[in-house]
Amino acid sequence: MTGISSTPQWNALENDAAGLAGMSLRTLFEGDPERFARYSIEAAGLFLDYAKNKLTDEVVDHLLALAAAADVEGRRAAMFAGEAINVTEGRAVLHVALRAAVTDGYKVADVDVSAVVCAELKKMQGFCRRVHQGAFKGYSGKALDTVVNIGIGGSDLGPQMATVALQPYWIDGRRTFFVSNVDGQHLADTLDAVDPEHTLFIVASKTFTTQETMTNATSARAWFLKNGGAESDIAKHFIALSTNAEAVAAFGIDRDNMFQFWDWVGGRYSLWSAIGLSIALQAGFDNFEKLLAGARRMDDHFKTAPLAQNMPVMLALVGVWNRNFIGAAAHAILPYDQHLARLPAYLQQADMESNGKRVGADGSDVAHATGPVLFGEPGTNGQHAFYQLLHQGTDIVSADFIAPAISQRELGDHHEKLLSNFLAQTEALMCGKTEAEVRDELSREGMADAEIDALSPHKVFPGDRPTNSILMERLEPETLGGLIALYEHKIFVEGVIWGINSFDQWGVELGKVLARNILPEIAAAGENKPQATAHDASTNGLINKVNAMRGKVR
Ligand code: G6Q
Repeated sequence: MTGISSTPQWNALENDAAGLAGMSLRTLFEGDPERFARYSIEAAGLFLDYAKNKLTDEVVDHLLALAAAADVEGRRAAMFAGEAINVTEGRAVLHVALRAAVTDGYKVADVDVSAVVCAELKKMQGFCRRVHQGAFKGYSGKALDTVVNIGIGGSDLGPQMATVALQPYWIDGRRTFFVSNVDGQHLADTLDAVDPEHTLFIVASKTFTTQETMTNATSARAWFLKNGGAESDIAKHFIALSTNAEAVAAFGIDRDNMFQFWDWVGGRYSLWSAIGLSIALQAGFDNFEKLLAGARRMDDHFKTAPLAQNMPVMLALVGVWNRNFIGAAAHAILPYDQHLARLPAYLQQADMESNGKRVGADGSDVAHATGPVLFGEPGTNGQHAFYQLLHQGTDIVSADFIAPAISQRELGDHHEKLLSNFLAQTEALMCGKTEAEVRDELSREGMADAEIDALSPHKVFPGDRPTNSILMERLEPETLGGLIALYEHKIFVEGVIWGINSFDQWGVELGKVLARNILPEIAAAGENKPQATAHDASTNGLINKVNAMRGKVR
């Protein structure tokens, strides 16, 4: 499918974009009072308004034709059927099975996976109960009220994002920390804040070989042994979430304390699996189940709704439109809810690791742009930081604005203020402010003509900045599950249209290999190392500089 950009459907969209070049979104709204009703979808507790994108019915028809040309429905069926759609790793992609009903009967290579998923969920539930009731005790007989989740990438970002998002549901007296970076300060700072007698370490790693995670887990174990725990106490304080039983056993973790998942669960799609144990321990297993249920509602919608009324499909098609035909190379994720503070980081991985590819699934170079650069911050903070570029920069940046209508912690008129900003920003990005409006405003303020001439170009907003708005009544476990699943399926559909494999991540390998080569060349503090010569002049020079600085340490 790498040839999608040579299809007539693509060509029709190029013509549409050229035809709309002189047409503003304001004009499109003025001529079409039904725009909001037509370009909005409700599903799984979420409401999507995509009317503030430069779309017409013709464009939407052509986008749907593009989806048909890329066989979105066929690929969707293949994913749900457990086919090995991750072709470069020969794996099925079945995170939907993790949140399915047992009766859904998802299969991988003819094996019904529902039973194993169900058994693992039961095991997680039982473990949560024992920890919450204080029956799973630490070495000194005390209850474990603190969790340190050690993992990185998919084994960190998802559970961390969801745990933060569900803060109103946290169980009283419980704390959870996430340690990911191999920078020892991350672990050391965390260990300063916890008490070994009360702490449960969760080593979350699909492969159980990841350098950062194994280094942190090894140092955490050493800290535990130095601070009161004995070797025989490890089983009471260290558990593992992994697919690699041998490596878990080799680390010294009891098989009973290992929660498993499977190779058909991609790392960045794994928060629904045992990798979500930290969420369940902090926010309660019942809320973890509600998170799964919310995602399942979105799965059902994605599976069954006609493409034109299908929220993930339309969000993806709008994404393709903005990326490939409007020229937006960056996309902002702007949640107007402080508890969604980690959503941009989470989606950065989900989207950029999935769709940041330049070769199609068939191995040939793609002839079109693929995934955009994602970034974001919660509103209103972002408004006081980078929105300047969104409004007046030289590049078009598309954006998703996300907000709950009711805050989990309504406080005075804070939420009304937050929502008014949420709504005003998309209005401002869409409408902009013309030179005539600026001049009129300045003149009414009594400004002299010469000053108006000088200032007005700086105060013009071009508008026509495309945005989506995603609303929910409240940020609850179910709506959070639906929201995450919405993005998972959006990313999938975009990948299908771009003809790439959204489920591998070879691009993270090269740096890892080179780091392994360089590691022996880095001096320990106070050590003298021979001059580095094996690399390019810059890398050699930097190694020598680093070693000179580290060599001075006494
Ligand atoms: C996600 C990636 C990657 C992975 C981490 C951690 O899709 O595969 O981010 O999650 O590299 O891997 P482990 O869980 O194996 O430690």
